[in-house]
Amino acid sequence: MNIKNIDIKPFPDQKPGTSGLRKKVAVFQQPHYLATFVQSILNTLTPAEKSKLVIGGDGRFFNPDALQIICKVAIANNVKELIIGQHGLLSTPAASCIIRKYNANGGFILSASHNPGGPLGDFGLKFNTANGGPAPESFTQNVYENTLKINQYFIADIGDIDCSTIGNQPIKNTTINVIDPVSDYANLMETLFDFSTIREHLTNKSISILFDAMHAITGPYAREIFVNRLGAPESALMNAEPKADFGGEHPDPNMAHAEKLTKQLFNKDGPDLGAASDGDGDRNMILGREFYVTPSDSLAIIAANAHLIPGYKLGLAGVARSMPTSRAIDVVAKQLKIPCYETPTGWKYFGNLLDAKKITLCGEESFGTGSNHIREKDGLWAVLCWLNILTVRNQSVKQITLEHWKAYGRHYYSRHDYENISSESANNLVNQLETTLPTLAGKTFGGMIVKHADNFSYTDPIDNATSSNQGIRILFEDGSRVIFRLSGTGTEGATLRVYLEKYTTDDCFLELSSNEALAPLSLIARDIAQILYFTDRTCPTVIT
Ligand code: G16
Repeated sequence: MNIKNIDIKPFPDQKPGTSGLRKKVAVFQQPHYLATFVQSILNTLTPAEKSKLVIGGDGRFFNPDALQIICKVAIANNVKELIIGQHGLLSTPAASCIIRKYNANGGFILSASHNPGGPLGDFGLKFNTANGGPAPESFTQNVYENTLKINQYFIADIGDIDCSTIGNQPIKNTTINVIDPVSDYANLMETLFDFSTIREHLTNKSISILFDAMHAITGPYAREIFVNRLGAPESALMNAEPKADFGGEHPDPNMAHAEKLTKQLFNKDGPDLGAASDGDGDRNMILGREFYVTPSDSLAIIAANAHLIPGYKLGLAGVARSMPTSRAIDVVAKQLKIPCYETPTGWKYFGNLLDAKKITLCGEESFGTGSNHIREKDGLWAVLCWLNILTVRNQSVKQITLEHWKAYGRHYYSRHDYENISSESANNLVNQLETTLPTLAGKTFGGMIVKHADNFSYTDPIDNATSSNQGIRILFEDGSRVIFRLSGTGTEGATLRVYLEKYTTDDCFLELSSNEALAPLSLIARDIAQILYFTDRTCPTVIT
């Protein structure tokens, strides 16, 4: 077999963002673009780290072509074993599970997560390391530096590799091992949750669930877990056939994009639990009958009830949340007398804390929740947490959440996204905010006094790596917060995210709508950041 050495010029735009390299499909389709990036990743690994790598993706448009390119570059680079999800498919949590289970050195995850798919949509590639989690910033920075100077890549000159038949096949010095994408992950779930009790409740219909796979990767996983192993009817699944373009929809599990699911839940005869996951299966949205649980509340409620779940009955070592995530989890941690860490946005920042056993659970406002069972956030895991809690507490999602607020207080929370603004406007807005920061403490806005304002910076307690400029936060004396940051996962222009949080323990104010409770804070945020002036936008594009 021939190995071709292809001479290339570096691509200047291969800097990984919050979660790998995400671009329009057309960018990835440029000749040599993907192969060059894969070669840069392989150049960054040591020879020992190239022994065993996992490959799988969310099945979006370009997944099959990308799979072949990655395999052929890996074969040319003498990777000893490639473990590939059948048909090149693996949800992100399953990829993390498989890297850990098979002691692989890492893995390529082909996904642009919740971003739209199809020929005009987005594609992405992320590299996870041996712990199963997203590569840390130090690694992705080295990859980026390599992409700026790389001048050739190697590729096996062979026909397409069969990734549809489960089993081993040797190709040159590489063993190709095609595995079932679902069973290892489903088996892991069985070790964490009380499947027999959940099964009883689902089959005797004392609990009903509706899961929206949003035409994305979780369909087959949800069928295996909820229908085959837990006895839910097939009608418990919506949009469970994965499609390369996600049915032309946006696989982002929020009430705007999972509109049909939301409609069914906001109905007095709706199911007890509604849930959705995203393109690659790591995000989750939780709904009860006529009730929405914010991701921040979901994390706090799972933590407060974790002792009811077999996998966590021995207690939690600690918890963590990303900085913009509401502090509902902090209050639970305080009560449980366990540490609560505040990290920058991005799952990669939880990796060291999980590996060092400092934390058991972690989560983010961006619909991500997870635990030490893998090193990625995990959509179906979160749904199973809720199912398990519902079976033990025998209460509705709404009752459980209301009781939680009564016990711990409520963190009203909302995120306002201004999508697709020009990068120039976004940068000007952020620069202006930066300049204003030192002058804000002590000032009053809408009757609220600023206590502290800064640009968040984080020092990892395990390896002391520092990450700065992780979001502008304005903290008020009454405990409210407004945070501004630019998204690191978009592929068009810039997205400004404004996070609003207000805490109350007053029983009379526990059941306002978030809009109502956060309206004054929203005006203050628009005023401080001069959003209209810099973006010309009178309102956000998406509110979650
Ligand atoms: C990715 C990361 C998450 C992070 C999110 C933030 O999510 O994995 O840890 O919270 O990006 O996105 P942004 O920078 O746009 O606010 P995913 O699900 O897209 O991989």
